[in-house]
Amino acid sequence: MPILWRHAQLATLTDDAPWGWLADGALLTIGERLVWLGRDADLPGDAEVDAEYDLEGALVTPGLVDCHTHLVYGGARADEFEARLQGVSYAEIARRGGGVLSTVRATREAADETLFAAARRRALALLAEGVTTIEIKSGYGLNFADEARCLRIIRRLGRELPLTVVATFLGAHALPPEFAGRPDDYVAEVCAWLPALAAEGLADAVDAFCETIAFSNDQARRVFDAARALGLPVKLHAEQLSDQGGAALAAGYGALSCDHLEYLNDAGARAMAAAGTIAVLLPGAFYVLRESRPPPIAALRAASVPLAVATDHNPGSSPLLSLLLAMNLACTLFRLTPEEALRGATINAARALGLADRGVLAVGKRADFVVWPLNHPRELAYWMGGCHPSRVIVGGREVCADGRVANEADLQP
Ligand code: DI6
Ligand code: FE
Repeated sequence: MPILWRHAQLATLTDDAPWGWLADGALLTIGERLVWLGRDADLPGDAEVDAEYDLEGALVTPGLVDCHTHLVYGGARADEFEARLQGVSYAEIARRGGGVLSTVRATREAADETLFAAARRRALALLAEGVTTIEIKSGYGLNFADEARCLRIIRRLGRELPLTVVATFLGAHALPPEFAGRPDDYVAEVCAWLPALAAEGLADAVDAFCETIAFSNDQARRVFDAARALGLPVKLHAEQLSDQGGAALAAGYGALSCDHLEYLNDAGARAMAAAGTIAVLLPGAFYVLRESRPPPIAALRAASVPLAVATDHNPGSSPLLSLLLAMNLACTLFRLTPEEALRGATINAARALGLADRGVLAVGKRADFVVWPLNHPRELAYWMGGCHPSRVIVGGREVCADGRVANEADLQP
């Protein structure tokens, strides 16, 4: 059923023209797809449509894509927030058995319904700001049963919420207490779980945390080899707190993305460029941990590595549930331009997930788009809070902030 959306200011992001700007544009959708897009004045006169909406000059952007989150977890870590304010470092908290491991304990103890309900609430908070695709990582189970359980909850979110959910297996996130002092044995376990997780269709990609407080370069390599054997794409938490050479390693595996990158070196940036690997910037974690060394944005630009921006939502280093605020932080802290920030939260984020069908407004792409009560897309990175879409369209269907598909009460989750 064709639906026509008229009189919009379109930030299509399709080409190098600033914002892919199209004044007084129109969009035609059939089902999940955009089938026509252009100047309102050029609309084919004979188009028969089932519904027509006049957007009265409102701004329309592609649906936002949050390409790095850890939304499924139990508990919270506000106590560690207080400890860090007293001067205890993130790495020190991790060494004392807090950090990721305290969330692992809370996650293992939580019932499925508790984990699902909390993650659903978080996903809806993102959706209410125009996020139509989310990536969610496991990594707070750290044994086979709990990793599989979290991945199944991620899949259930994808089935029951009106947005696309991409699942990433992050078994190599931290060393669980059962394997203390035996990281190589744990990595062997993680690799051994992968075939069963893949057979159940639970992972779209495989990630690892390469860092002194997590896993070494060689250990990440073994995880990547196991992923490659199953045809699963890889990505890496790389160079967040120190230079481990992780980005170059991941690029050698054709990684979809390397994420964080504060300590990325030039060789790493060049390797990412050669492999087409996306740089996912996570200014929420940088801000919360009060880091002082920003990622080498100039080197990434010089090497033409596409920049993405994500929330990294997690209960430790980035309790951030606003992709718009992540865009603002990326501008203020990392000196991205507002346009880079928006491309980073749409087209380049989609590329970081290997999704070629979204992130821009163009014929043939998914009809995921957001109508904003704003005059210019630069405002998306400018306001700090309080910036809400007037309408969110996912796969051609309008969704409400509570996750219902408008006018389709029977699809309520
Ligand atoms: N890097 C991060 O930013 C998150 N995981 C990771 O490897 C933080 C996870 C946490 O502190 O719970
Ligand atoms: Fe992360």
